[in-house]
Amino acid sequence: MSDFFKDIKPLSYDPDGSDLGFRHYNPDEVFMGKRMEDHLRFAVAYWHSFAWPGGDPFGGQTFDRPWFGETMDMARLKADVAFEMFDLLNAPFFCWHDADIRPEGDTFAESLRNFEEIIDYLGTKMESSKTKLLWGTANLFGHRRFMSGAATNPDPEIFAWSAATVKACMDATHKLDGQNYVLWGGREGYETLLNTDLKRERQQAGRFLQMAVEYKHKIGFKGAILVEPKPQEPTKHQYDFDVATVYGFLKEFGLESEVQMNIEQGHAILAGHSFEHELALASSLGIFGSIDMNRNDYQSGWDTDQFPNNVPEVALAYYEVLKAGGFTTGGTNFDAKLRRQSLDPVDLVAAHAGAMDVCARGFKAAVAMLEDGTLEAMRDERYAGWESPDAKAMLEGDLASIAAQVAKDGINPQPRSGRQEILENIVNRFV
Ligand SMILES: [Mn+2]
Repeated sequence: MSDFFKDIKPLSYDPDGSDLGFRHYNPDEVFMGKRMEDHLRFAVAYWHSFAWPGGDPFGGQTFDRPWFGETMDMARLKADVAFEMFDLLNAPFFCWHDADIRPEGDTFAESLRNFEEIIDYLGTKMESSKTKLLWGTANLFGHRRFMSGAATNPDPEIFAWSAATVKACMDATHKLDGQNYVLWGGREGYETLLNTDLKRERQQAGRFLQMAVEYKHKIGFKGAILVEPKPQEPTKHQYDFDVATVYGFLKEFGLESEVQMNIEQGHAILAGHSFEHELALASSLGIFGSIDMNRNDYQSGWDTDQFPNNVPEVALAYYEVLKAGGFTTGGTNFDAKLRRQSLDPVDLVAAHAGAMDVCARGFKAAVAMLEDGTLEAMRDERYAGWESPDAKAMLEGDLASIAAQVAKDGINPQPRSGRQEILENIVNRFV
């Protein structure tokens, strides 16, 4: 045991408590026939909570963590502290990039040895903890070798390095019985067309993703392959802009039934969408997978990765998740980091506890909205005309046959209210 969280007791559901604890998140409470923990499937993100030093564009490290340092001893200490926090939070899942958990070596082979040793260490920790792996992923954006991208890099040796890294991370995810494998196109994009061959880079990215899917089947990994859209930052034009863009890409490379979406709240906002838009679209396309729960600052215009604290927003998101049938392999990953002045161990625990409570409140509101049924009844009523045999037959016809029918019937359609304010008022009763 480390003494990093020495004064902090394990958290539990304690709606009237005055100390750290969950006011709303009650893992065992059953909703729609399933425990809340099994609905929400919370995951702690290793990178923000244990690897991020607290820097911003104007200054470096603010966090003083005893495990900061590129050695294997430090990597093991980091894992010890991480699992101590998972246990305090009773967290069902965690997530990592390779670079979060192991020190970088001087060569690919040395980095791989470090990685495999830490994966075995994590495996041992998981044997005595309830916390499972929601997903693993490769950091193909942090090191300077990836400054021009990974799969889309103009240098084939970087493509090769990236492919070998993804293979190692998929092997490790499989070994730890991960539920998913995520590909986020960290620097897959471009800064200027003057040095960029768009068509070539798209082909490289498509083939890379096909190879990842082929490898999944080769090793018998049963989890889902997830792609995480983001429109901008770090490159000016990120290729995986949003759900619609990625769907077009998947169709082009024949991957739409192999790959699902990991949708992040902050990335949706950067793309000019709402979170629930991205969730609803992925669901309607049959590619909804998992979520990265966080929030962006609405004024700053970049990806601030703050812990969620807006219940009405979260409620509308879980409403779409529930309408999509809920999570299967996916879950709620807190891709969120402390503000850089939040230095203390208690800040880290409280940030997660509060986020879990915000999600629980939003989730309960979403369940209540669904069970009430008014919203869905009003939506159905709006489209009720399409249930008539004539309307259905129209979609089997053609323009000429429709025009002939219109001439015969002499129709005169009348506009009907969309009821937006009434619908918004109904939502307000639940949040
Ligand atoms: Mn983000």
